[in-house]
Amino acid sequence: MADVHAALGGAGLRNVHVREYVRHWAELTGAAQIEVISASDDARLIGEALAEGEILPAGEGRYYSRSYVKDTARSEERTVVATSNPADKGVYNNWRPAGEMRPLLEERMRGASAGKTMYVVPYLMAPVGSPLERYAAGVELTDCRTVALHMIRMARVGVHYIDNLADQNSFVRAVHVTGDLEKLGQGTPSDQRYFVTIADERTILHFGSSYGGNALLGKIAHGLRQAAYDGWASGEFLAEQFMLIGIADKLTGKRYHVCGGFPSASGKTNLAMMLAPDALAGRYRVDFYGDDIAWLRADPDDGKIYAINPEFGVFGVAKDTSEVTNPAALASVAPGTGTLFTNVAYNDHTQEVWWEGRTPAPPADVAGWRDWTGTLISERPAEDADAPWAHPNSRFTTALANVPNVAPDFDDPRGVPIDAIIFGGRTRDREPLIRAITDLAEGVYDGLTLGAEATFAAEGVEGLLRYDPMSMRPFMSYPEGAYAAHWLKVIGSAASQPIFAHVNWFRRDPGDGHYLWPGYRDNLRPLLWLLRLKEGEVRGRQTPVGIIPAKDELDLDGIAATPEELETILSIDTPRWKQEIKHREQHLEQFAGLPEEIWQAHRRVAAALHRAD
Ligand code: OXD
Ligand code: MN
Repeated sequence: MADVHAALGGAGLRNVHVREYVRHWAELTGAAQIEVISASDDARLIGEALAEGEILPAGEGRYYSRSYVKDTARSEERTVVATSNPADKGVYNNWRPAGEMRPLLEERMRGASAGKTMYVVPYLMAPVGSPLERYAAGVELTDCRTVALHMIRMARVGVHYIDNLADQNSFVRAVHVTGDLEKLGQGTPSDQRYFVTIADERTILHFGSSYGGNALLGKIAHGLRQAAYDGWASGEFLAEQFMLIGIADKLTGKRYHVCGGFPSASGKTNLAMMLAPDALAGRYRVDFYGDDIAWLRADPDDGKIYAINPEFGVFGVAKDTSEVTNPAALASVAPGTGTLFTNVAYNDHTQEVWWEGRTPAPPADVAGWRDWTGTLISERPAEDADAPWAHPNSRFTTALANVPNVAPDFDDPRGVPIDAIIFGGRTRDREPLIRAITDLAEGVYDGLTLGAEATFAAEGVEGLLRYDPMSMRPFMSYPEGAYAAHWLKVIGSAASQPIFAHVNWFRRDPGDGHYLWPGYRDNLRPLLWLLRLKEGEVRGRQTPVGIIPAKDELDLDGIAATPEELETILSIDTPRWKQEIKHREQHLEQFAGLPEEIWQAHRRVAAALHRAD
């Protein structure tokens, strides 16, 4: 049995509430040792993990790990939000009573860390001194060293973050127990895993995985689910799965900030790390703040909405990251950055890593290359010859400070004032490149009806979206009607409100299906138009679903699109929109207590489309 008090005392951890919490879980999980972690322990932990073979060297100052083959992604079915109040049940939050979930998790975790070290990881999900700091402190307990290494990259980690709390008891209790991964029945009817946020007790209990958001509890479980609940319960802020960027106009000296949500596979990370296209780089600079989470609050001093990225690092999808799609991401994982790669392909001889899309074709000489499961490429059975080398959800984990265009003020506790909030789907035919929305309720309505097209016929009806409100569907922690009302309240309380917009980089030619917009760096162009619209420098063209750029208002210097292609991406397809409105109605009807302002926004858009005939 671990000597908890000696370990915590030795690390200078005095907070008595933390001590009691660690003692409770050390006893329950049966951990053999306790070790308190600060970011300064990174080099030692890396050395130990290399010595134990938990990670492998991937060139100078970079590392590689493989997860268990059945443990490669978040599991939405096994994720639960629990509270003591049945009224907290929503459509997407998979609500269960706290009184039922806590014993279930305790039963699974009891004795499950026997013989292992329990790492105590005190962390902060905010820049130090942020007005939201009291919602940001947490202590993750994990029995997996690689998880501790990830936490050091993804959050601010150290004893001093939780030892000086104004309210010593105000920290999120985040317990991670890996379990015996080979015996958990992942994806079967007897699946043993549970990923539970007991939101009204600010307690996170995750059992049965050591991968990503299942195990790094600061990120999704605290940074999104718990924080969204806290933001609602306190009435103070919103926690959203949003990227956050700055756009600096070097000519006028003005700086703008844009945040927004995109369902998976809609290009959020690439947009967050975008560099200005060559033709515009003389005048504009894009600064990176965050690729995945933003917390938003109204500042009483100047009446603006401010956003922070609560994270300290990037846990990015490796697939398709290349010099063309995201050069900043590649630079952020360069030698010497301390990057951890997970589940990409690895070369035993050269310590190189590779993933699909990194280069147009895989390395020609397969000597030494192993796929993400550890199988030598040269020895893969014939039926697997075409299988990807890297897992589609393989990742790189690197600190924000490694991103070459990270904003100089990314650590500013106040955050940055938000000029625009964008939502982006993936739609082949209906959505224009950008449509601006100036009304708050219509903006929130647009976020609530965000979605991505079902990619396979089996997943849905052709043209029907898989709705993903505000890109928060897997992270919703309280009911959607209340969520919409909270949005109206927080953004509505700002004297100077951001403009909203819906963007779509994925419009296709109706004939041959090619993408009509080059995307990537050129996505800066519609955003510049949006900011000019907000400044009153352009007027655009009003349509039933928002304001679209007039053709001569987009800065297209250096763009190869034909006039016909531009015509299509700057138009809306009214019959398809009318179909969509019917689907939206059904989608919104699921949400009890949806504010009347949202229904009015829906009816206004529907009526305007009707008149457009
Ligand atoms: C996610 C992530 O799962 O950011 O959304 O890792
Ligand atoms: Mn995410």
